[in-house]
Amino acid sequence: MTSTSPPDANVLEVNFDGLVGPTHNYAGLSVGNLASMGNAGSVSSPRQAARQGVAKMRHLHNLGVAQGVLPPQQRPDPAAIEALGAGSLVELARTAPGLIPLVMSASPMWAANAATVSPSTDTADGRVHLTPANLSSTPHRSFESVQTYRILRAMFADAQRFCVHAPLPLAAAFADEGAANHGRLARSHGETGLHVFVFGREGDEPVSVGGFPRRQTHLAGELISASHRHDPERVLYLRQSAVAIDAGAFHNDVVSVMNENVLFTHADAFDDPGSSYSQMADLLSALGGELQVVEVTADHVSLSDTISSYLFNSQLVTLPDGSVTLIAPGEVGETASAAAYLDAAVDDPGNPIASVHQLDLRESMRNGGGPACLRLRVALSATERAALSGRVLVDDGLLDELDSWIDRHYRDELRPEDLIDPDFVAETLTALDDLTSLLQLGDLYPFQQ
Ligand code: SUG
Repeated sequence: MTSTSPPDANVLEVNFDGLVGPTHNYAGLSVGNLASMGNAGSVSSPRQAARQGVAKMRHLHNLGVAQGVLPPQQRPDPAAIEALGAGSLVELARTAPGLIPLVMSASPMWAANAATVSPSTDTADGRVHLTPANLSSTPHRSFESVQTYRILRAMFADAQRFCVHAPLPLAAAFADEGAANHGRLARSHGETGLHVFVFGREGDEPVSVGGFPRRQTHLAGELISASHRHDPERVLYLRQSAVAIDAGAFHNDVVSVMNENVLFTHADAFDDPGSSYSQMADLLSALGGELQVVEVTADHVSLSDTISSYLFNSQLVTLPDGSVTLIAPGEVGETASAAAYLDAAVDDPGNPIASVHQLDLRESMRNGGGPACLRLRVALSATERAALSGRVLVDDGLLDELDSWIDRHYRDELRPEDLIDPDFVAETLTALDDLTSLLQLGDLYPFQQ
């Protein structure tokens, strides 16, 4: 076995939450995502969505958890409009009105899909590596990586400490959904960890065989792992269960979540659960750790309740006192089986989940995005945190400023037809212009170039 780094007490896992953009709407764009499919055409509230997101950041910050913010992207997306053969949003509305939602989606809010991240403890060159996800499986999300790449390079600009890779090519063989299908296990955030890439298909297998799309390929994980310069002995590739995908678990983070040495998972998350757990346990034990699997079977919470409650799309977080808490969506409290499971879990001294915080994220949830979807985890040492560009680590002042920025610029209600309203488009650009000075990240957006 190769050597492992000593624990670094200064390392904190920072949750970078995607700030919900002003165009948050329900367009039914994601096949296989039951909430997105079911809420198509509903009236959204961008203001409430963004306020709920900031309230989540504030909640984590108040719990003493390191919290960051990832800016939204420019919408309408000029590069997407051009790629679709139009010169402007107005022209696209004439030539292909059905494609308007694709260039207006606020989907970059689900930061777990922004990138795959490897902390510096796990890479051969001692830098933090990030690869923006190409999101090639859904047409509207396939445009995201261009701006994600630009935003991540602005935030993680220090090339001595950070390496931001280009996204994988946009082709079915390389389909990559970022951290939503990637987990890391370690004794603690500051120690060397192992990387678990969870895939729905091989690169040369069909995207779906009658059921919902398998969004992530094995090949994508292999290419990212190699470019992040992982030790191959500390990498696992596990197949998602087709049953889970076809029940609506379009990402593995809808059915399982990892934190340090704990895997909290539905029994139907992995194709071969027994072998998946034992491979994870073996690799973690080679790093001196002991895997704790908290498995929930369908007898306790069915797959259908799992998907409607988003029980596993929670953030499993280690608090400063060392205890583990679950940041769950409010929907768990409305799903009897999930609520009963969590009550029993908190009372069970053998279960690492010591407390549960239920947060109202209803606007995001109605598009299939729970607490875990909204955040990108980046374990960073104190020096790396200090090397971040801009004002992207939150404090009370920044949270207050974000709330008032939302109140100044966001609409309380948005209907599908508003997406092409020129006043609305102008409002979104003014909002983003104002945000760039607030976050001090320079001219981030295409309209500012
Ligand atoms: O990719 N929904 C997103 C939800 C992403 C959730 N992320 C994680 N599980 N990590 C998706 O399906 C819906 C947009 C719409 O229909 O308007 C959407 O893109």
